Amino acid sequence: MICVALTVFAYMFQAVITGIHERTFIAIKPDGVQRRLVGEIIRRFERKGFKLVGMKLMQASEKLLRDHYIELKDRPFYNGLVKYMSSGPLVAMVWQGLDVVKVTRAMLGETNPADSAPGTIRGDFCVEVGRNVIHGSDSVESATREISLWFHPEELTCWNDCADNWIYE
Ligand code: IDP
Ligand code: MG
Repeated sequence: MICVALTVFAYMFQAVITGIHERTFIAIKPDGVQRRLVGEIIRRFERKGFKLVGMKLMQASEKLLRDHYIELKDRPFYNGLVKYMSSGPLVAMVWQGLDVVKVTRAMLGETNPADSAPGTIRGDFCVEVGRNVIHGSDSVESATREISLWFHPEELTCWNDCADNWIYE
């Protein structure tokens, strides 16, 4: 019930929610899907203890991707980035948990796979910045914006996690 109220509140007021209800937007990019990394990537977030509250396989429109990456619109790679991201299906997800934005960014690794430590997703599964298999929101504020861009409120599911008491004290 609290979770449903928070979801509606976050959508209506673009409110930033932290603590164990913090959420982030994660996308397995088209190269991650083509390279059969979907299961491996989801497994990492699940085993960490985060909660999956939204997920869909979709081919995103160029318009959605231009909005999503609006901050990069003046960068020379912007058009190529939009083309790559719209070139095939991706898996859009919302994950929830304590410090989920910061922790999932650490699990992703650096933007450039060459700078990403082994053990991170980008450090383990890719070599070039333009094919870096996964997106993750970089702040709680951008997570709020991205979740409302990619998901309708009713596409997010609030569910009772029976492992909560073993993940949080
Ligand atoms: P992030 O994904 O780690 O947050 P951003 O700087 O937000 O990194 O860039 C968004 C995406 O744009 C990157 O994940 C990558 O796919 C692409 N990108 C960033 N820099 C370059 C570049 O120099 N060449 C090609 N693509 C790039
Ligand atoms: Mg970014």
